[in-house]
Amino acid sequence: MIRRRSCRSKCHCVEKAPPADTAWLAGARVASGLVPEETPEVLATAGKAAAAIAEATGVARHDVAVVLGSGWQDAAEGLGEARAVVAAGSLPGFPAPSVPGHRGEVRSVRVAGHDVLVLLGRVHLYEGRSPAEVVHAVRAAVLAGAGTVVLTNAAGGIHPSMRAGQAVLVRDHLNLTGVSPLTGAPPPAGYGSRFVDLTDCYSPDLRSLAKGVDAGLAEGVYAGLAGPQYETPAEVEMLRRLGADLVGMSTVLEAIAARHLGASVLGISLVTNLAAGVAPGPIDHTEVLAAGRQAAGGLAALVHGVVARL
Ligand code: 8IG
Repeated sequence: MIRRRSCRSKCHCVEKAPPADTAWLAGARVASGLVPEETPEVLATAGKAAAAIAEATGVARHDVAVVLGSGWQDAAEGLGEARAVVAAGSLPGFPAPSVPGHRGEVRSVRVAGHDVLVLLGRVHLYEGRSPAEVVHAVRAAVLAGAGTVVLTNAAGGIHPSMRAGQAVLVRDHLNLTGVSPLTGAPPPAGYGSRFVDLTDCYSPDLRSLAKGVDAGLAEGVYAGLAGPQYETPAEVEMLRRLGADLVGMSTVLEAIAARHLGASVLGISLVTNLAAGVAPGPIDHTEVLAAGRQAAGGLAALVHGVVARL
């Protein structure tokens, strides 16, 4: 029995603990990063997925990819009508996402003369997925032709100026997941190098282009953690001292994988909550989704504006 946190001290109402369902544990794998990835194999699977995307959408080459994370799903509609919609689960190597607010769909949308691959939903380390699985969709998109990858996410705001509902450009990141999508055998010829330079990981050109769409956009450093628990206030204070303005559970591995394959990356965070200790109260995932729904129109216009300027 769990006492509701929202109840006052004299209240005796209780809600039942959820039924013990541990089935998910059986399928969960620990993303330790210690198991080398089969680099040639995962890249080959990404290549197969790229071919399958071209086949299923009837579009030989998509030049832009947009990953819509939690809170951004409703922005998909505002980007334009999809020419083709493909269930992610039907593509080689794409695991079905399991988080509410992540649809697991790949759409082909024509935006201002560009063929844009819109990836609705992503997979996360906290689902027990490996780094290779987490970045698979981005690799497939780059191999499908995307030289520009827009990574969106919902994040907690750490910098005191940040407000819920605000979009912030990712200027740089702190990869605090403890893992990399690039560990394992060296990549085969033609598929990126062993060591990848991450100076300007988040393209300065794309950031100034985004500011051309909305001059008021702030920039911040995104700390990517494995999750799924939100931080303690002490951890948020640590992140702040390390230079983080935003904190979330995605994006950093995808940005690394995209840079590895030579694509330019634009990262945009929607601040959906203030991080623990910065916020006056606890953090609620349904509030995260609600903030996304409210912001969707503006977010779609922002992404549309960026693509139109490419
Ligand atoms: I939305 O406060 C969202 N995602 N780690 N911390 C972390 N991830 C998040 C947060 C947050 N808010």
